[in-house]
Amino acid sequence: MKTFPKNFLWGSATSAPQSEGHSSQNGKSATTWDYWFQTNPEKFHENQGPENTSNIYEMYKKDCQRMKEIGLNSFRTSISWARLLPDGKHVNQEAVTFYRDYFEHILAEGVQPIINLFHFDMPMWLMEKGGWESRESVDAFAFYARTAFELFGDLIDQWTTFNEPIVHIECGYLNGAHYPAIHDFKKAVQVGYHTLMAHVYAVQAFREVKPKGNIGIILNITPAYARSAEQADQKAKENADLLTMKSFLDLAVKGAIPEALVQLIKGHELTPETNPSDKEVMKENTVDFIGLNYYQPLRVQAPENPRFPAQDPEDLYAPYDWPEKRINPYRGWEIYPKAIYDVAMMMKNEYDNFPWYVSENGMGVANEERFMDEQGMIQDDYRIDFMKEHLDYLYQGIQEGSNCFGYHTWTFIDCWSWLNGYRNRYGFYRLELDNNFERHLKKSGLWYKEVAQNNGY
Ligand code: BGP
Repeated sequence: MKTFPKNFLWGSATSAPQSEGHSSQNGKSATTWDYWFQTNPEKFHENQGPENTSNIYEMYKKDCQRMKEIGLNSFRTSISWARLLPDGKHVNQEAVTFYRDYFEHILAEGVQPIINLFHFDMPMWLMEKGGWESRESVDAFAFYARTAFELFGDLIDQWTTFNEPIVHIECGYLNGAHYPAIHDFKKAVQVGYHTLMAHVYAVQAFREVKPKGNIGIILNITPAYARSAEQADQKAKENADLLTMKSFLDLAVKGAIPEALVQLIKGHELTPETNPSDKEVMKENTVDFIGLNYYQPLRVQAPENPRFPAQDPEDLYAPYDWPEKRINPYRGWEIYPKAIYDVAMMMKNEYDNFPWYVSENGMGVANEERFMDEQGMIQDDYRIDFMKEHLDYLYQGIQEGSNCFGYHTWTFIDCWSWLNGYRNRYGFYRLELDNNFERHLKKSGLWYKEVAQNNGY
């Protein structure tokens, strides 16, 4: 029996745009996702857009009971910025009523909510002014954050600012998977910097409004492993870690952007515009905890013909195809559970054993109806194995002293996934798209319930 620490969080995560539905209703304004689907629906898997998603907007009361049913003691979702402040300035009362009631129902089931503020859902009114490219976004986000803390701070004690900020930077400004889908390394760095500052100013607002709560940030961790011990490959690993991990992690925990990253960016003429007072505000506004989403590692090698100055991160670290990799064929992501142990040790040794939790881990599988038994239950043993393997390594890290306080899966009920629509399913509950969004428990939900109840397995 592997028993986890007392009060360990067993839960799941989702986000507002992926689960609420009612995307153009109840006073919500458009986000970049609504706009992109309207203008380029063909980009989305089977034309599945953001409008309906899992309809938690109407079904949350029953869904909160479902959380309890599978033993979750905690749950993360986000608030939709465009729903709460449709024009960025004025509060939508209908949104306040919805979120308050939703959060009250989560609490009534004895589940601890962790509420996030931004999960890739940039309001269109702000995108029209440049989105994260513009410094205005920092103030706009800080205002939104303050408003949310004031409106819901009496109910919610655990908050996070951003989910996976590296993703909207990479996908929006380097690889085309998020709107505005442009390729411009310099803009990507500026967007990254404004996101860092938006985070920091939100933390500052939090300390003023809610001195007793906890605030953190959710980062996607893709620990870099180099092809070899050769110096050039090791340099590639160092660059990858600086850009994809330490950028936000150091800022959030240590209150500063690593000097090596500042120099790397400067050397490639990518330095963003900053304000003189920024450094001070960073230093004063570190977080209380970190959430780390772990899905896959990053295998790197020295780039063969890097351009100078770099036009793309691949000029700083090139992808390496590790011959021994194990792949989730549906998502194309490497499965490498041991990285969770390495991350646990990194948090212990390089971040002074800072409190952290696994804020997402999971396995997306296509056409899961293949695995439905006669009673209509999906027999997703592959998902149980995936979680077990990761938990084994997490347990080892905790045994060796890493300060990890929870494990959240992605996700609770199958949800909409950006350009992939409903292709890959991750949930403990299956969502029936053509049957009024009915939810059906999968085998993994039953397994997780036992784990949560026993605080181990
Ligand atoms: C994380 C995101 C989630 C979710 C998950 C699964 O990076 O925080 O929003 O989507 O990945 O990935 P995907 O949906 O792309 O398969």
